[in-house]
Amino acid sequence: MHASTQHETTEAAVADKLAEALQAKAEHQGCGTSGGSGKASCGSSAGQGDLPTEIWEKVKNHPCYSEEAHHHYARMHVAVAPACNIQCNYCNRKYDCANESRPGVVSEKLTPQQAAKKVLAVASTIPQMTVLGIAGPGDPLANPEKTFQTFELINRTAPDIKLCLSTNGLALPDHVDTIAGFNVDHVTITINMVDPEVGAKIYPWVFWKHKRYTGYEAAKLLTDRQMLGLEMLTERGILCKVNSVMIPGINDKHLVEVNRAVKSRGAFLHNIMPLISAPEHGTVFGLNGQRGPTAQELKALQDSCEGEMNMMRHCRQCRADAVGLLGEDRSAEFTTDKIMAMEVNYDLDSRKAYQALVEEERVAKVAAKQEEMEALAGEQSDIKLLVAVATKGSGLINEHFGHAKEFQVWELSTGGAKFVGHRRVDLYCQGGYGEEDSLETIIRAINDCHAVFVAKIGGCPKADLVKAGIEPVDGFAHEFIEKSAITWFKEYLNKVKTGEIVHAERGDAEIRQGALTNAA
Ligand code: CLF
Ligand code: SF4
Repeated sequence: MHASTQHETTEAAVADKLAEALQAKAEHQGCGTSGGSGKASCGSSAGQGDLPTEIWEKVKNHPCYSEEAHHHYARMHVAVAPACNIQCNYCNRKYDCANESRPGVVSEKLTPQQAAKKVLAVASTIPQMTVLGIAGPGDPLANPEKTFQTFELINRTAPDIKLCLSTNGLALPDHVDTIAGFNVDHVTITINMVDPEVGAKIYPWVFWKHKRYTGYEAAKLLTDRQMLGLEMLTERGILCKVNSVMIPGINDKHLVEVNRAVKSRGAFLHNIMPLISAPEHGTVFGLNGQRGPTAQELKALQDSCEGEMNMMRHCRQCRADAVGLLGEDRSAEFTTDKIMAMEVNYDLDSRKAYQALVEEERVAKVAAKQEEMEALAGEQSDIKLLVAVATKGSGLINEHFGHAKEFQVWELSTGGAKFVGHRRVDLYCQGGYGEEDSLETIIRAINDCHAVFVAKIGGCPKADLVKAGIEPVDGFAHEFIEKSAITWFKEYLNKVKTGEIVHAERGDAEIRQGALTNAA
């Protein structure tokens, strides 16, 4: 049990205000005015750290470029780019691009006009949606007319939305000036190798200037174009993120070299993602039994690449028509039929007013964490451990164990709480009943964690978790994650000190392949 604090009151007040704002928004559909003064801005410094202000301005509400922002802000993708100019062994053309989307779900393809209407519809309904990305289902730059026409329409109709692009990089050098001309501030390049020998095992062919290249030659062409494109973008001040797919036995060790190569060319962020390959996806890797990494293999590689360059650890390998916070999928609310029938009311002032409330919440969260960190200041211990958290967003422990489709994973040490990833799981609670099979997969997915923080949990799963050595923690319901985790960690260290418990390392965990298809 945790005594009520001033921060809990602040948290509750901010959460109430956000709920009220959303309610008011829902009631005001069709009304072009809002209570906002129009002066509200997202200019708080919560989370800026030592980032220069001009960079912070670009990342502060981009859910992929700022880990902190992803708890609060949403992105959407529009699937306007069906064609691709290369073949990756982890991709099956029948499915969404595996670079930026989870395989197994075919997107509805949109025209640029339909895409623009969809962006306005989502922006009107989800005021914290701040970024529009084009990420497939093929390669956006293999479909340049559709991609740039969509950006042009959005620039005109929804100027507060950041534009984002994800590409395999083959055609990138030809389009850098156009990208800069449309004020696209964020570009992701998927770079899996800088050595064509490695590349030849990942890419069977690339298609460039009306010619198909294979083997070493194909991979050499691709890596040269990727490096050139990256240099050209960073020279122009465009923030670049590099996505790499970790393929054990093929490029896992080599990705350290990739990290060095992209860092030296000015990439801002490196996102190393696990290979998703199941036979049912019908990919070359899926069919030939190529495995993906375990959770600890992935974390070890990410940790070893974490130097001066930021590592992204909160990627959800989204589908090409994803909508919502990372980790939630609201795309079913915005099918073409539904958006075409929607009356759109894009109101910039009310979006800004809502986002100002989100900023208040971020400030309250940072203040709560700092206060807790002060209490941890005197602690001396080498113990480092992981905990899992069930959350619906906003940086709060606000999801029931049985309703969680994923768990966030945080690493706790005397240095504080650090977000290190997430684990997709099967829903435990199906139709009101707990599923024993699901519980087993959940335990396997968070097996490297010492505790799981939830808003609520039933007696049965609680007992099974305890049996598996994972402590279910429900005493911090609706409180901030970091603050709560640090409080719990302090208590844990205390119990170790007094001999009440003995600290032991946990085992490895499984990255669930099937959960990346359309689960529940
Ligand atoms: Fe989309 Fe990609 Fe832009 Fe984000 S996703 S185009 S940078 S707005 Fe983000 Fe999704 Fe990971 Fe991509 S979580 S797959 S990194
Ligand atoms: Fe598939 Fe994307 Fe690779 Fe093209 S770039 S083959 S769409 S994963």
